[in-house]
Amino acid sequence: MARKMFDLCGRDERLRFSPYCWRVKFALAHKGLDCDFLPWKFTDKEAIAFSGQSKVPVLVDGEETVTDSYEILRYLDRVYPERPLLGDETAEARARFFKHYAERSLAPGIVRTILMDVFNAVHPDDREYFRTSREKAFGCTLEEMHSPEQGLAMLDTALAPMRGRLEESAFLDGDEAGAADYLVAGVFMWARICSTTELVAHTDPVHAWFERILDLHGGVGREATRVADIESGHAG
Ligand SMILES: N[C@@H](CCC(=O)N[C@@H](CS)C(=O)NCC(=O)O)C(=O)O
Repeated sequence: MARKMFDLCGRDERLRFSPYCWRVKFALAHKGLDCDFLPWKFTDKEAIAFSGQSKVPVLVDGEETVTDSYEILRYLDRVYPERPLLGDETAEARARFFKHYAERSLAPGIVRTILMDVFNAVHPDDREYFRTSREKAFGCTLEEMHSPEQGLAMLDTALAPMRGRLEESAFLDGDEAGAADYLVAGVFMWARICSTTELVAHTDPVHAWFERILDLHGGVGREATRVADIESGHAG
């Protein structure tokens, strides 16, 4: 296949939990584009050195190599304009807000809630790298950072604007999902795959939204293998 994406995997190759890779997976599915999702570990730096940087997702589309989830969404709209993700210039500028909202408002609460579950999902070869690099970034140990009670409280506060929007429409982007939804859904997929912790109550409009996201594009989100599937022996 001409199109491939390097995709973070965990201790089982079927565990694909990167929030950034999920943005691109939803975006490709939205456009109906096939892709081979190649398993990649944090320590497989050489495999993606050709991309000139050290993180996934890395999309290789024929002759083109594109990195950074947001830049990949822009690339897909440029090269495959049907079923736009981001829309016109103004819409694209607004979508950037959702990228930052997911990374700076939602991820901090989620990471405190699921960090030890993420650590449990990481490939054994990556454990030491993950611990060292994350502890350096957090300025404390993984165990100190992991604080579900605090994390859920942070997330609850951060979700207020999203609830407001989802009381108005089925998706952040309106009647149909678009880039805003996928940019945010990535962090929820990260939690769904690694952890069984319920991030929001079932009565929360965010819960209903994520259920709709999971069912999109043939259920690409719902069908993704979770740590819980592997531990219960129910992985497909
Ligand atoms: N800004 C990048 C961030 C990508 C990123 O941080 N990816 C993580 C996986 S979730 C990664 O590859 N980390 C490599 C490392 O920590 O060495 C994007 O949006 O794609």
